[in-house]
Amino acid sequence: DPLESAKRVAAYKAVDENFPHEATGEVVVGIGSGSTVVYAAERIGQLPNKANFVCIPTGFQSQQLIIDNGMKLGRIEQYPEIEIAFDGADEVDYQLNLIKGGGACLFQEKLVASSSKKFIVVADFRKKSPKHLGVAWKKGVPIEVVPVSYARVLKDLYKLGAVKAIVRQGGSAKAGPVVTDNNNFLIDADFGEISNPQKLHNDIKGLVGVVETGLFVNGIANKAYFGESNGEFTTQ
Ligand code: DER
Repeated sequence: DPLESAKRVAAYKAVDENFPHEATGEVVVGIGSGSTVVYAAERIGQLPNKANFVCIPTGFQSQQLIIDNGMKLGRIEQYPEIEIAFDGADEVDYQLNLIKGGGACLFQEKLVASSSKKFIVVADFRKKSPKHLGVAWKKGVPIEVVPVSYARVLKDLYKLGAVKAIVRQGGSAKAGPVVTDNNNFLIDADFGEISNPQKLHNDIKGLVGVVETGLFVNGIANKAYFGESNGEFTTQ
């Protein structure tokens, strides 16, 4: 499957080229969420000094991924300084701004990413935007909100220029809204092409009820690895 092999190539290369392989002491590693970071966790789990790693999860799926790869699980409350973190993304623009949150884990993903000295994105070819955000990912900006505030935030997002904003529903998986690992709701807000993601993030973050946005801006990502459909990889 070209998509899965693209994800694996990107993730393996990202670990091979950025993990501190020579480290002798404890290494605190952030593990993201989604289907691509699975391969990064797999690769890290193959390293000989894996007993020295303390892995910080970004949600229940990420936690299970760490356990499945036989690595030590840490809590960010105890390890607030992270050496390196790997995570997927829904879209990456030409300035390494990201849209994240398709997997509903954006809050802990941003908490871990922003606590990491190095944050490496691993993605397949579908995620690379030719220029701005909102081109390769059409499902809107995921926003985590305090449940009681959802109606207020929806109105404010339309005032900010959203063309469409909806509370993410569980669909066949769950009647009613998706509830995040932090017991919040998610709103997906479509702003079309986003030429100034930093400003949009600041505007949304300033709304009462907003916990965090899926706009990862301001240089939070240091590098991105893309698996291409031809089995090669590119970096940004
Ligand atoms: O929600 C996220 O940001 C995740 O990292 C996820 O959306 C990445 O998706 P993937 O399954 O394509 O890696």
